[in-house]
Amino acid sequence: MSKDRYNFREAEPKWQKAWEEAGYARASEDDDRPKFYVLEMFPYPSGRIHMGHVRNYTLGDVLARYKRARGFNVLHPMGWDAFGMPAENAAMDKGVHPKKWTYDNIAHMKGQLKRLGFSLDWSREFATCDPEYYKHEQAMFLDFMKAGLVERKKSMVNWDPVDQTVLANEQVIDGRGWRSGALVEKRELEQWFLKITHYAEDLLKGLDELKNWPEKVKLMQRNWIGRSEGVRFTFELRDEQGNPWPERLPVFTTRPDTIFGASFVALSADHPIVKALAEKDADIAAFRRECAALGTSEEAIEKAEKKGIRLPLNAVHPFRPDVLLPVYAANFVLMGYGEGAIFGCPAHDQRDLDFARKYGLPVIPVVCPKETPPEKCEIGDEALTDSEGDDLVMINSDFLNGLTPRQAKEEIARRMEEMGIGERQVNYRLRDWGVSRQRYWGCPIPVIHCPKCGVVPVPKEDLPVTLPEDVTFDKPGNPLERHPTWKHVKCPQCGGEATRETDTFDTFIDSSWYYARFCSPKAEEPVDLEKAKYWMPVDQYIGGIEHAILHLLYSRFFARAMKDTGHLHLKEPFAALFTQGMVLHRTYRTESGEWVEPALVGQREDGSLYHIETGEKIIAGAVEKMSKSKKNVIDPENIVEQYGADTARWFILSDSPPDRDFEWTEAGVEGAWRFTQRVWRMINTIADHQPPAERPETFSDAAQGLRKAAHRALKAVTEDIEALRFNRAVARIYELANAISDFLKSHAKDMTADQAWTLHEAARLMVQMFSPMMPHLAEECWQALGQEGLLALRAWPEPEEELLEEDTVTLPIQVNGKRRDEIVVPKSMPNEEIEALVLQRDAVKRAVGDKSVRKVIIVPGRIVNVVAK
Ligand code: ANZ
Ligand code: ZN
Repeated sequence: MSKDRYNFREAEPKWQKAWEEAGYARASEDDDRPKFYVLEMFPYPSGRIHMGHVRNYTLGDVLARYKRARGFNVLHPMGWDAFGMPAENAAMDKGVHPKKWTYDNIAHMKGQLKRLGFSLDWSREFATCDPEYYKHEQAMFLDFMKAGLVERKKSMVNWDPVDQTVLANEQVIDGRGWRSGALVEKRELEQWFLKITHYAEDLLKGLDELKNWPEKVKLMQRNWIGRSEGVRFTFELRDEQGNPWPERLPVFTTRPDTIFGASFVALSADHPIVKALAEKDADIAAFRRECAALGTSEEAIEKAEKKGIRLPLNAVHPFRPDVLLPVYAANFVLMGYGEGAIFGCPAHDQRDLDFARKYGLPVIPVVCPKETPPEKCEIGDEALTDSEGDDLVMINSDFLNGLTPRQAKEEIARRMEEMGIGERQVNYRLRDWGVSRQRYWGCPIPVIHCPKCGVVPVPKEDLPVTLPEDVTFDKPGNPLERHPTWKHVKCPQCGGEATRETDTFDTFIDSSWYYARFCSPKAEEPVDLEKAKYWMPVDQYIGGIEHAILHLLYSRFFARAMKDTGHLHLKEPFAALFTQGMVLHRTYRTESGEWVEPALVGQREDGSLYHIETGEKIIAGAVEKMSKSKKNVIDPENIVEQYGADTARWFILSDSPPDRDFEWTEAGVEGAWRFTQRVWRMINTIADHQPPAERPETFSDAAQGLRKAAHRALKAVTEDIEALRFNRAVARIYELANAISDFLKSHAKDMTADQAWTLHEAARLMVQMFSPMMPHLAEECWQALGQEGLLALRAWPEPEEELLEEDTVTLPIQVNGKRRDEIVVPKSMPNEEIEALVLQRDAVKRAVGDKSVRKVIIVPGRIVNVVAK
């Protein structure tokens, strides 16, 4: 290769082949080294790798390569999260079969990942749409069923009447289906559920043990699980004539302390009482329909205006039998939570307040800050929702007056229990996981419906239940449903005519256990426990924050369910989690507002921007997440083609901490590319200076200086990589490169033997330091420096301790025993000089004031004490 120009086109495939031949990334369990399992969230095979993938997998690859060099047996696998809607959309839009579309995409993307030089153990690759994978998923589902972790129940879903399918809440946008644009309806369907709520408490507690997870992710999970402690109690109901209603009405409250501020009772529109009343009352029925149109997402419900309808019922206040509370059906009360019914206390709950203002209901404050006189305690537009403070006191509340809200909660709970109308209860916001999807491209749910026997699990020996391939997508709805033969089977129990379940699994199931399958991807059972015991947990999981809740929670649930059914030995699959930031790019528009891709934007000398094809004026917009709709996408394939994999990797690691957003710029990638070229020239120049075979006995000051710089950089870069601060590691390597080239410039003409030796040492260290980031360039440089064998197989270097020792020391300064200042001095500075410096310092002078200094005691290397009287 030319010494002036680094040819990545030649180098990158060459080293990729060499690593592969050396079995560099292949992981095996029979190994004495400690293990390290690094995993990045596997991609959906959409067709092409995007910059988010490049960032994610580069982070993981740096760690994988570094850990190998540190003597770990590293597992770094890759697979495909391959079921899902886009394949079916492609089938509908382009007429290509989802299977072909998916596997073609996988083939293309695999090539892209290989070209990026990621050290992945491809022998473990699988796609979740491989029957070899999903058959185990089906088997585990049957085991979960036996263990009581599966339930079939009716539930409300978002129904798209045009596409004839259930939509996830995220697929409902402003009340309409995201694809069809049709108004979404709520429907009640029989669905399969995984009982994640069985583990609600354990999933919550487990978070405390996850020391290496970001706090914000744990917080999101805690909120999602949403544990609340409260009281469930029942109201006596009366009809409009004052006659007692046959049953009492249970409600759940976290604020029993506010019971004397209650001014109404509200039921969900789907509450059985409301349903019954709607049969006789057209207005109530109409209100129910209106609520149904709101969709099932909590967000939609939260945003909607609070509305209700008066029911012909009143509720008797539990502690004031003469007070009757009006009963409403209200759109903000959910059927799936608590009892689907509440009492409303407008003064201390915002939704209740909005509702009360709208319907002219009383607002009675019952909690008041202690310093405010009770008669001054007024509620405006904002409810007073705090109940924890000890500076709060109960008012307008009969026997509770004077207590803190916390004490009042206790007192009400106690009395209600005594009266036999209620008990303390813990509720979770977490709902069971509905896993049925009316889709073709997913894992078939392995059950059969028999008119005689009911739901019959598919016998394990009949697994996998595979998808039929001869399906059509020309009509809306589920192709499995209308396939002529697929669903018709004999009942495994009675042998009679029966039908297969035509729903498939939510694809989140596929990604809830893939990490365990990677330990033994070819095993006969879902997971080979011996191998899982060796590899699990994942030591470092890396992925996007968008998966902070569902994917991670489902994975944590699956691990528990697998443990309880003997498929895994631990509950927490991911010991450490890192969430990377997004990749952003500036957006551009024409004056008429059309988005323009960055490649079509030219810049004139005066800085103004123009469209390179049309000459139109271009306006630069905000820096935003790369997205197709705004055309600010940079295709990694083009970058790798133009600059090579190492440049792409190096740039994406630089500039920003990996957990922050990263702005991709043309100037930045150019800069990274120039650096690769500069390093290459520098290494070749160094190679021309033959070093002595033996390490020199002594080093000149200049050489010693460079050695210190190199070893200190090594120490810092090592620490940065350990802490995943890759951008700082990059910055330090730049610094070291500058130090090396300065040294070269000053000494190139008359290089002494110790200097040549030092240069080679520094160059080798630098190359090793950037080898996890730019592995191809590193191998090429390693060779140019006359080193034998693959650098990838070398151990990570250790810095020499003596070279790390600081020449300076920081001394704290005390004046009369109180710390006032500190000073940095050379270690060799004599005490008299230190003393003189200390006494000149402003902070010291101020502390001494008009007293006079009696003594200065210096404990060498530790502290300076000034005694003044
Ligand atoms: C009376 C009350 C007074 C309430 C007050 C709050 C403040 P979390 O923390 O989410 O558990 N609630 C209960 N069931 C509900 C349902 N199905 N749909 C909508 N809201 C429901 O909140 C529990 C509180 O949310 C309960 O406490 C109840 O309102 C309401 F000053 O009861 B509260
Ligand atoms: Zn049967």
